[in-house]
Amino acid sequence: MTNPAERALYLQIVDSLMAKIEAGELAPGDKVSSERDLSKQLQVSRMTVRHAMSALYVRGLLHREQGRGTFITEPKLEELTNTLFSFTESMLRKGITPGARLLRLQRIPATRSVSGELHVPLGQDVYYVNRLRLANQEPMVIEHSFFPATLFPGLDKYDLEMQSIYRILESEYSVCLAQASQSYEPTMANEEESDLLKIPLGAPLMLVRRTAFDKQGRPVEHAKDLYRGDRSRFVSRMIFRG
Ligand code: 16G
Repeated sequence: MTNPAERALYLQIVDSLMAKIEAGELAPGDKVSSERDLSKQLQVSRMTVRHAMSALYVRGLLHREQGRGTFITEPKLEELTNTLFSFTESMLRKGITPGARLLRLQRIPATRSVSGELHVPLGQDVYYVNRLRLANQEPMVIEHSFFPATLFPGLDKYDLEMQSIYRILESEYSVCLAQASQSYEPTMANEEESDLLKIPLGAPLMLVRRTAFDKQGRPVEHAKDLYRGDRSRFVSRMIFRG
């Protein structure tokens, strides 16, 4: 957008819609007027309204439902980053029904990075579990998890759509997770990711890399998970050490 006057208008529309959402004048699930009506109401071009709306889609404040219109989105899902939860546990604590769609389940030789993270020799087998995770049926996260095959023989026999992997590790292999190290890196959805998560190509994602350790300090999982940027917020608590 090159025209400064149009840019100023577009920002005003974004700010005024955000203010209405924050003040509760527009609540989750409310329908937003169409582009045509908004452009009439605000007396600006439809192009300006469209730019403002797309900024709000990207920020996750609005979403489109095909054939129904544009709606105010539910609040983002907050993920606590200083407590080690499984996806199942994290959703249940929020009163949300967790779900999973298994995309790939393979026994493959460890790559250099996975072998380094899991302390397994390069080329030794690991299970690769790739799932789409759902929150109340809505696609939220794509998980790419790797588990050492020697620690979890037969992991591929379990129903990883219906059962929590962390519960399987505990009940079937007596492996209790104790801690994890995690990193966060913003990225953008490629074609496959945008199809799975039902978000536009190039939409923001948070890549969360996790290595989880059991009580004996053995690395038992390495995961690369992609969280929808428009639906997730990561929250941590800190202690002042000034
Ligand atoms: C979370 C973990 C993932 C783990 C999964 C197990 C993060 C960043 N990732 O998604 O590594 O495999 O939970 O979930 O938290 P489940 O026990 O529900 O199958």
